[in-house]
Amino acid sequence: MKIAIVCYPTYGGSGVVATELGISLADRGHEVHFVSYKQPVRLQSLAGNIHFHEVHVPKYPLFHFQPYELALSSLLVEMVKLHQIELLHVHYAIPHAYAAYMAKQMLKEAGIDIPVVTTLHGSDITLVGNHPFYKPAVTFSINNSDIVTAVSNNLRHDTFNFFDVHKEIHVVPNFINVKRYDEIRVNCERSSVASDDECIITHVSNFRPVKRVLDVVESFARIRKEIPAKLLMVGDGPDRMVAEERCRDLGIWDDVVFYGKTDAVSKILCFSDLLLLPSQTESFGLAALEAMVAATPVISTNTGGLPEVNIHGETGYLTDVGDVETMSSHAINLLSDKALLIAMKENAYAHACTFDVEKIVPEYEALYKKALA
Ligand code: GMT
Repeated sequence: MKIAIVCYPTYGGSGVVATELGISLADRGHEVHFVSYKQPVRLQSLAGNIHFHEVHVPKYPLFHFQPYELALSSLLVEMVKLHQIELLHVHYAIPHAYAAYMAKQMLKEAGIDIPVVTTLHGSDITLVGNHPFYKPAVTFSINNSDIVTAVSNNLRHDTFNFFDVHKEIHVVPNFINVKRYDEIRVNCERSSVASDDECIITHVSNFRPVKRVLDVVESFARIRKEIPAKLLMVGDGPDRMVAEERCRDLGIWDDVVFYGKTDAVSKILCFSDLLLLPSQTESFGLAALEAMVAATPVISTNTGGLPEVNIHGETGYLTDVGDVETMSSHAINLLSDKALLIAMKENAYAHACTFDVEKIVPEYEALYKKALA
């Protein structure tokens, strides 16, 4: 199959999932064309049947806002014709599903019927898409996609709740390449970060307000009082500075490392003992899955799709949003009980394996076949 994947190129979960999906589809013999305003960060090499097409938006003084959707839909039309693309798979409704709909209509005039598969990722529904400025366009784009998928049951439910959607929504959960993580786990260089008697606690996110990074810092300060530990903060975003300041105020600065954006996330998770994910909302929580496949248990909030990924008392713990007391007491109990920690690490890995790429990507292929039929 010749598939165009439209996504955001950044470290955000939707871009990561879209890129990993494209790489896996290419491994399975499909021709994949990524379309974005920059080469996706997880797309390291462009070889054989993987291609990248950059969306250019020419600047013109009249435009206060650059018309990205227009440029994207025009590029999609040209690409479909030139490369005989058979299907468009767009990740994140805004504005990708909308641009794909426009491309589909333009291609119809040229006698080409191209199916559009839209994958909803979370913030396009629960945070941004819900805004009255976008809602009619998002509703329209979802209803006019040929196939719609959501990354969790919870997101499917929210979509029906927030929008007047009369389309079937298929749940295809996010996935992980277990084999690749197994290879990384062979050389976990834990000693470079902490001494043997210290626990390593990690947080991975884009440091947006929805991630509640201050809850991570507050929880760590409580944990640090009881057990020797280091906190590794991975990622960057608007709340990084305030988190750094809070670490100084709490006197824990020497035990916290802020890595910023890094490609070494899997290596860091490999030597972590625990992931803290106190998000306000999370349609899935890819960071939790990435931790679990590295045999790292997760303490997260119980919102959105997180309970579908992190199983309370088995792969980690779930707490209410903002409840740093419970979060830190679960962490202290877990990290001070070696046998429990080992058992939870094993459970986390085993549960992550149920989201293996080999199991999930065929679900997308089956939907592509349905769309083409
Ligand atoms: O979480 C973010 O801010 C990034 C966002 C994105 O769209 O890139 O992540 C969303 O999609 C991920 C991949 O499907 C999910 O794992 C995240 O849970 C989801 N984020 C939210 O729902 C807040």
